[in-house]
Amino acid sequence: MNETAIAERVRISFFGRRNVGKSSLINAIANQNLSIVSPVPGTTTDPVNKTMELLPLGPVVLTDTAGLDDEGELGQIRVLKTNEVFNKTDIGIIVFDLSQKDLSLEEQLIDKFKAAGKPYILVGNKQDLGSISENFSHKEKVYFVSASQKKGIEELKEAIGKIKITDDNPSLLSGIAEKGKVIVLVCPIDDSAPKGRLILPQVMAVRDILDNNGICLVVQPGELKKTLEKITPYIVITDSQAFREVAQTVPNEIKLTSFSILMARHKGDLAPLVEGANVIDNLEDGDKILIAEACTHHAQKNDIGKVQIPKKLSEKTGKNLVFEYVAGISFPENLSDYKLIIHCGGCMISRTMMIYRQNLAGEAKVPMTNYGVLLAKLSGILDRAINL
Ligand SMILES: Nc1nc2c(ncn2[C@@H]2O[C@H](COP(=O)(O)OP(=O)(O)OP(=O)(O)O)[C@@H](O)[C@H]2O)c(=O)[nH]1
Ligand code: SF4
Ligand SMILES: [Mg+2]
Repeated sequence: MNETAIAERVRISFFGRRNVGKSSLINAIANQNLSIVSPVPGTTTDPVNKTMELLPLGPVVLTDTAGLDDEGELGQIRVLKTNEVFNKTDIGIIVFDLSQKDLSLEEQLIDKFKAAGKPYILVGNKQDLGSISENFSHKEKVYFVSASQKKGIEELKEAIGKIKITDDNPSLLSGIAEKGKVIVLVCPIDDSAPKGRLILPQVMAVRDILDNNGICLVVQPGELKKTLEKITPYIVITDSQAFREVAQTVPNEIKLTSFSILMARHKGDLAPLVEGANVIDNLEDGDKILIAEACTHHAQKNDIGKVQIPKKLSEKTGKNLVFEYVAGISFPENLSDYKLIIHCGGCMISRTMMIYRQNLAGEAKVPMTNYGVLLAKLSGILDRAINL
């Protein structure tokens, strides 16, 4: 059998209240009468799966669910089952009835998708019966369809097909650590190093090299010269703070990068982050820059996002820039006012969430970079560090 296993298919699940037309929409997309449709609210009780090909995504499984506003004891059990489907979902289709006035449950669902870093599409169904409520804050993002009249279905399929799904996390040294390859890690042990241990990216790198049967040498910057006299490694990976000093010791034939660049690649899509950093060469007076942090940690005295980056960027560009901040799971809906988004390293969020944010910036055509990549650019080491 050549069937793709369900676990390997992209999971697209349909959520919404009862009777909004979830089952009708799945039938219209699959072009088959697979799910039972009826005017009685609560018709779909258990999740129903339908496998199909949806290009360019490839093999997908569409999952129909019970309405999220189901009532009573049985209804609550169904809602729990629907939530289980949510956890397995790669792409959510949030369906509502266009004649519906109250969209608070849909707003909650959108927040849930955002918090989980999962992509979603909003579908206003029953276009023949009503139009979008003016108060709905996400109205620009809605796809309008009529499932029973098969209107707007092709456009919706196209939009779903274009959503980018992230692969499982590539490891920190993916494509770099290999059997027999010598990798030197430069880890300064200074006042900023935690007592008695290494920091997470350093530990991840050691583990990754061992996992791949590579050869790992861990040294302080002062020992690097002697090390390179004895051995020619495939690559040297250094703490960013020591990059300049290390770059003078490592000959150009040997690759050199930093832990922050590798973390940026591990957590997100590196190429657009580099493009984003290069935008600083063209900033103008009055340009608005969004600094986005993924968690609300307590700002330190010389905080990287609030103090260091604005200061360094203003100095480097010589321009009068306007900085705005967001922190936590909220990410502005309207990004188009910004000339650049500078995101934190995102250690507390998943790669899926980071890529999702990169995609939002991409859709709004606003360049986005992150702290590590921008700092590498500001200290003139970016070009060498991304030559992996
Ligand atoms: N007017 C109109 N009716 C529609 C449209 N799409 C679906 N319906 C009707 O809405 C009713 C509910 O449709 P379903 O597809 O069963 O809705 P559901 O969301 O799956 O409902 P539950 O399974 O009960 O949660 C049915 O009577 C459909 O024929 C549409 O575009 N326009
Ligand atoms: S880098 Fe980590 S700790 Fe810092 S703001 Fe981002 S998620 Fe929070
Ligand atoms: Mg149904």
